[in-house]
Amino acid sequence: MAFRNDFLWGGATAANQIEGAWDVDGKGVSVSDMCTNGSLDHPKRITAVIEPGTLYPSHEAIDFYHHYEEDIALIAEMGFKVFRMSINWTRIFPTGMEEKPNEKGLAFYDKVFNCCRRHGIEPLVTISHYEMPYALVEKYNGWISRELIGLYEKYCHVIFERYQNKVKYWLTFNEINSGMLPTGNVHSLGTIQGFSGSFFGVKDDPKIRLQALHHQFIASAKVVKYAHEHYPQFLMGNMMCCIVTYPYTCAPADVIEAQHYSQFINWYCADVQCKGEYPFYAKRIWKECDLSMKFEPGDEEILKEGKVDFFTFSYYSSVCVGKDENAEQGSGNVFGGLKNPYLQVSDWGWSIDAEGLRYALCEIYDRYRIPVMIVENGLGANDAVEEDGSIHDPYRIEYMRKHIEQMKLAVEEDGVDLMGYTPWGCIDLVSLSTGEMAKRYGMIYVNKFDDGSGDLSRQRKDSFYWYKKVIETNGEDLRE
Ligand code: BGP
Repeated sequence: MAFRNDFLWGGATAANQIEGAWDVDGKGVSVSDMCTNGSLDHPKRITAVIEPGTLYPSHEAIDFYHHYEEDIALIAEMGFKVFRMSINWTRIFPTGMEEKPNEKGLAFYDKVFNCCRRHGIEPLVTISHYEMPYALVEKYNGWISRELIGLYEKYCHVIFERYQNKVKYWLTFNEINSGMLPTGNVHSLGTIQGFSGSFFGVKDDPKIRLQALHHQFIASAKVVKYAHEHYPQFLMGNMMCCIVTYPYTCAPADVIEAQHYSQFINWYCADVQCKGEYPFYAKRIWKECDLSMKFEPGDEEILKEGKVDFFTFSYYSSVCVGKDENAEQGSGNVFGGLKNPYLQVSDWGWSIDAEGLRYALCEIYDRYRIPVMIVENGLGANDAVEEDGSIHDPYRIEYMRKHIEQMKLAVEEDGVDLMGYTPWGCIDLVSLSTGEMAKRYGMIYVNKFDDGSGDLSRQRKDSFYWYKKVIETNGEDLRE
């Protein structure tokens, strides 16, 4: 068999994209709760105050808050070994600044974890997945303030203590390298004090972003160290969006450009969290951003002491970079780059590149030599419900099959130590980049639409039955 016997098959979600119940049981307002719906043509907006009459998709999302038992039963039916989910920081500390946690928020995750355990499912918990308290944006302009380090630590100490017997796998920050891009200002860094406007139009200053990111690195390292000291049974992971970068041509200038881009977008963050220090080319990056990075005494030691135990990443797409000014731009709104003539794209313009996953796995394992896990991957697509209620999604099955085939090659032929696979949005959920429901990733369909309508009922798609068989056979049977 290609995959380990204890391979962690499962699926991935995030609190802000599934839970809803945005103001229930003492929950505070998160940065995602300030984001409106949108589409590929009409970018979602972030508003500095809640606008009456505007649709904010996280407010109800798919109402996992009240459907978690049904949803966990469904993923258990698929045979999930692991369920990647996140804790909504604002359920535990509504503004991030309270002295005492909100007991009702803590109790909710007790119920969710107990339910997972009853079904023999291991939770994999992202501590911060694009849902920081909005009060911290208003008061501190997000992670540019070092105050957030202590507030994040306080939050982590509470959830570690509370769930120590229920959760073993933790990820400190979702896609921490999103802070390398202007869109990272919104959900990840919260450096948008007072800003209202398009998700893609945020006021951007790379100096602020990279300094704020340094504070996230320190926070991550501190809680990893704390976990190692107090809860030796925990396994602490990083999480980054792996953007496989190809040179557009074999012209040496394109090759160097691709190398630089990959250093910038991928390895800068991964090195800090896995090697415990900034890479040698960080100084070049700071110079390019005109940044004089502020370190406080002790920061370097903290980074060294807080290296993660395993490497996790999302993988959706690859990009091409190069100097040819006439080359066609890729249409994917978050990944950018030049159009790769060898690849098809999804309905949302994201290039589909299964072989890029094998490439990513080998690159990552070669660099860091710690167990690796793919914690997001998948195809966002329009699904149609037939009259008899069935949902045929062969495109999703094909996408997943091709990616799993490449995972197999990376394990069997190349020797990568791959721990598991949790495809994104195993149940339909709100899209991050566009704020819509129409971009569906799930193997479970949710009757919920972009105008907020829908009875929230759940249905199994064809991919549900296919993935169940994949899990049953530990990835051996990939036939449709
Ligand atoms: C990742 C995020 C997820 C998720 C996914 C798919 O970047 O970690 O939160 O949403 O991308 O992106 P989208 O929802 O924009 O299709």
